[in-house]
Amino acid sequence: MPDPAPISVPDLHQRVVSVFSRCGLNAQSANAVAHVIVAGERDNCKSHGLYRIEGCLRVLAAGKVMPDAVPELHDAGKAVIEVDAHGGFAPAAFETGVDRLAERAKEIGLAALVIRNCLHFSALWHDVEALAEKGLASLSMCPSYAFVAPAGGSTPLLGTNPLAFGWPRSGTNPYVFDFATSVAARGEIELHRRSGTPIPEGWAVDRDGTPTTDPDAALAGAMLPFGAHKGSAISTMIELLAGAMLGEFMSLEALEFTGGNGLLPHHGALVLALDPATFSARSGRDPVAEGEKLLTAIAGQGARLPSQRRFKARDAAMKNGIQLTSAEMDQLDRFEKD
Ligand code: NDP
Ligand code: PYC
Repeated sequence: MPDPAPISVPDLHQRVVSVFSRCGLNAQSANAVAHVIVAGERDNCKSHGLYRIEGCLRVLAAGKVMPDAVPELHDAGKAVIEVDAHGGFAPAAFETGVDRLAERAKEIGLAALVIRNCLHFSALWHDVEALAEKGLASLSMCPSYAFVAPAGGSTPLLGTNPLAFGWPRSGTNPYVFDFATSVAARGEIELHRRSGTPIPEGWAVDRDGTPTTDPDAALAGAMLPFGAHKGSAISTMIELLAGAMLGEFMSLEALEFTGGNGLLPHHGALVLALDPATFSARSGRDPVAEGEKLLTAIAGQGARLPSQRRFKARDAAMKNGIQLTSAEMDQLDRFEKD
């Protein structure tokens, strides 16, 4: 079957909003969820694009997320700002807190946004890109489900725990990286299972701790942290900072909470925003210009900066629309009707 005509980003956004509105999401949440899903598809980050709709619908059907939750901002005027998602989807909670976070970081140099009690399924680069657009450096992190064995172990205990960093640049896209602290995101393994293709070696072990390239065996066994003990330690840091420190679930508790039956995880999230101008004020140097020297030198060696592929995919999608497959379009039609 030939591919359907490309769909524009605003049209796809409207269609995804309509899927979630039909499921009872309020306008704020339907728009925020559609925003991150369509952004994933637009930037060719398929593991957190349209593919995630199915998971969101499963978690809605299971009653494990509050569709009509209205996030609540708590701001005591200090460095830590909190948003209680009240059991709803994380993107609406982030949107509720991001402007206040940025204002506070600019006022006092650094600030943190704590998101509580949310259903989290998205990529984190949205968070740090939004802050870089406001001239801020930032880090975003959260636990997920305990699918990953610590380096040297073979039993899942850590999450795939993503970490994203954003740095503002002038006149061009920000420097952004965003990755799972497992070798690959779980969504990547699920996409391999769906397409019936083996996963690369080194991503996972089976239930017996034996290395495997079979996606089913990997999903039933344990994923591995990237960079052996180094990724394992970064992942542990995320459990501590974005789980234990916030008094929210760590990945093992998140898994126990839903039973790990194919549903998306419920936990908290932490976003740190730093104002480069405040940090450098006494130096008399321009931090963005200084950073630029490094970034241009990296690119000057022919090395690609993280997110370059994504920004290129975005430019193409904004110009030509998003090319979905017939199967993806059919699935979208079904989601809108069922
Ligand atoms: P990838 O390994 O695909 O990419 C990680 C980062 O590295 C990206 O910023 C990417 O940029 C960059 N990159 C990739 N290849 C190169 C290269 N050759 N040179 C320079 N930079 C490169 O990501 P993961 O599979 O680890 O994670 C995918 C997504 O999954 C993330 O967005 C993450 O937030 C999300 N996730 C979410 C979880 C959650 O609980 N909510 C849990 C785990 C993951 P580019 O995009 O341009 O290729
Ligand atoms: O891809 O590992 C993942 C993931 C977990 C929760 C959302 N994405």
